[in-house]
Amino acid sequence: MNKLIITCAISGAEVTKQDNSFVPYTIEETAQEAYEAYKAGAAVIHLHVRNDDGSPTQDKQRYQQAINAIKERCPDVIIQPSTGGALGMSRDERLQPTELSIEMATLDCGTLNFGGDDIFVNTENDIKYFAQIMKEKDISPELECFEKGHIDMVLRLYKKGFIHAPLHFSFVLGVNGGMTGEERDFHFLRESIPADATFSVAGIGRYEFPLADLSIRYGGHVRVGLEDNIYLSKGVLAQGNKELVAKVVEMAKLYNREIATPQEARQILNLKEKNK
Ligand code: KMH
Ligand code: ZN
Repeated sequence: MNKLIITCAISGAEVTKQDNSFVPYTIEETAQEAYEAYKAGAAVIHLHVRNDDGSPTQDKQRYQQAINAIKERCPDVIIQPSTGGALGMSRDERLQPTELSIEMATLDCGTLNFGGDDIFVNTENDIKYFAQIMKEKDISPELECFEKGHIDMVLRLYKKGFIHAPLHFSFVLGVNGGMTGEERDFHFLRESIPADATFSVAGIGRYEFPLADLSIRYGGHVRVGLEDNIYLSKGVLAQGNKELVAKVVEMAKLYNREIATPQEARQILNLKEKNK
């Protein structure tokens, strides 16, 4: 089987230090969490940045500082900034990291409820706009799909030429308002994408490790991290992102699935490497 790409979503925009004290806010904390996740086996860092007080920002200078600090510690790691940002941000605010020299970024492929009164808005026109900008800048989109309708949206836009191959999907499952991450959901989604597409799973909360297990067994890739889940096991808070990554590395050993280095991940995902 192909090697396993582990992505680590080290901070997100919503989780706080009150939830888990290892959630990084400062540039130093962000770089250290990324480095430790990389050392544990992550090839890709899914990156959100925060102000020092923990508030989320898509400020491109803040991203550049974080990227520089991460690259100083682990020059070869793949950094995948978020264009989802935080709930309520405008699309141009969210797109700021695409102005930097980056290989990859997320592209959120549909609107969904996000718990309570919150809505994560990604209209069809938003998706076309984001995809167009990423195409112009040679940034490979990770196609974040929170339910099956989002995959259908990708396939429609792909047919119409707004989204381009290679298609790399991320099934983000378990958001309150999106699709659950049960085994049947996983199979439904992986069977709904083209055979030559690659995919990764990001299970929210209790879905993180069961989905990782399925994806390891069925040739997909895995994302873990404090953005998605703060527990190492039931009731036990993770002592940093590295523990979540290390747990996936151990799970992969059970199935003899080797872990991809960043360079191997670039080949699997067909990324165009860029300088800082
Ligand atoms: N913070 C969420 C509202 C992404 O990174 O592209 C959106 C998110 C998705 O985290
Ligand atoms: Zn994110």
